[in-house]
Amino acid sequence: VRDGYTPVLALPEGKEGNAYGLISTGIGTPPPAGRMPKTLDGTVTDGSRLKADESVLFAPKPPDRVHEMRLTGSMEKYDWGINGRRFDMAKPLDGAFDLRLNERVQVKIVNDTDMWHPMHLHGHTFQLADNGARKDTVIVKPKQTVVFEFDADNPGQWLTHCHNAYHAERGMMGVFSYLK
Ligand SMILES: [Cu+2]
Repeated sequence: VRDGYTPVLALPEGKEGNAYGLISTGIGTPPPAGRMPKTLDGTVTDGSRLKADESVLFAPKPPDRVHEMRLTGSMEKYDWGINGRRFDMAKPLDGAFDLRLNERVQVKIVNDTDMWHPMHLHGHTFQLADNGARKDTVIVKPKQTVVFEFDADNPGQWLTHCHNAYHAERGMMGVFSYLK
């Protein structure tokens, strides 16, 4: 008889500790309490440790345009924003990041806050610096700087926002705006 116990683990971001539980189908013997799977002693792989496959690498080219995107705000005020500005639904293009079709765009995200922000860009996939992973969301840790590039090949008005929806809702949102 196979033991019907499946371990479930939750790790908080940027904090110590964990929560560990077992889901049981009602058969078998549970493992002793507190015994953690050995694989958890290793390093958790996040996207910053990955390299893009050659088949999806951008051809090397100097950027046509460079944008700096500072992540701003604090837990106390809950005033999350980009470049000190909270997104305003009534004026969505205020503070927009302009670009033009066919440009190579470099974005430098600087996290000025004390929280993690998984930053997401709509309409494109970007490549992290140094031939890093092709992605559309990247975690930016407190006080960290992340640089990525993408090809402007999809005209429109594209949102970029923190993928913690409660941060985006409070203002950590912006627009990449193709100029005509
Ligand atoms: Cu966030």
